[in-house]
Amino acid sequence: MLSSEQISFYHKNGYLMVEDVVTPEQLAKLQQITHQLINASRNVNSSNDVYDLDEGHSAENPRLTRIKLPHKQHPYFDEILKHSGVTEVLRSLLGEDAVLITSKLNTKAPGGGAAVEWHQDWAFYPHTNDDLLAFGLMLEDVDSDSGPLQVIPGSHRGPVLSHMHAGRFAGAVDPEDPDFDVSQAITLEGKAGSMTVHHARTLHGSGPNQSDRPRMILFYEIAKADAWPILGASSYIHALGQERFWDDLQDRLIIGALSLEPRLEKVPVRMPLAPPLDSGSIFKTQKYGGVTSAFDKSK
Ligand SMILES: O=C(O)CCC(=O)C(=O)O
Repeated sequence: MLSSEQISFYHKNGYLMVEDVVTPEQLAKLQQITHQLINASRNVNSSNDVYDLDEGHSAENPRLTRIKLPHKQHPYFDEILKHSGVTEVLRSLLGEDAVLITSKLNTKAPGGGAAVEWHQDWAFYPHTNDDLLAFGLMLEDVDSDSGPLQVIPGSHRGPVLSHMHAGRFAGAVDPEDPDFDVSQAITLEGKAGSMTVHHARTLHGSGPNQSDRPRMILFYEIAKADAWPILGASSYIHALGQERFWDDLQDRLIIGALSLEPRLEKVPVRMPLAPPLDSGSIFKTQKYGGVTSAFDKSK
């Protein structure tokens, strides 16, 4: 349960940091399952439906950017979303009736794990209204060296920026875009068990992991049930077909009830088209999209 100050802070700034969202026991279990999944990636030699591999991945030295859809890889990731402190934060910020859009566990390998260039989640999956947010549950301590999430406060109330490059959706803003002011960025560091929240329109990104520890953040991206997707740039739900979409939607209900009456609000939308060259993950969309890095100081 959040205080009214925390709720107002989120609505004003488009982000929030919440400490100790899960118990030490829940955290330990999440860490243990994550390590098992990383261990199982030793047998994998190219990115697939579960793993997004980083450069240099090998059986001896697993290097992942991401475990995809963790709520489908182990039921405990679903359980934490639906029955823990995470659920209470959700209730405070979105009220009843909320569905999961997607989940991902960004594992940024030690010693250089890939940056996530600045973007707005909203550009990937515009909806009929913007009651959408993302949680980032830290599974290890996150500090300035390990590629923490950075956000631009208040940007959720600004425009949706172009995420295009060379005529295709590339999943990142141009660092030279006049509506992008990196000097306003703030960094969200925290202890394992803490959780960041950002609004779907908030500009955010993160640098490479320069520490010798993995930077593991479990992201849940969530919509109010009456916010319906218009299109998704790399969203698995759009590839399911109607029958499987309907089954999956019922599994993705977190709290309250589904809504079959989309709420239409006047929100800025840019369609994520032409589609990305590689939609396997944001890391691949940005890399093969040819975007200019805001984090690579050598350029
Ligand atoms: O892992 C991060 O630092 C950011 C992740 C993110 O924004 C995304 O995957 O859309």
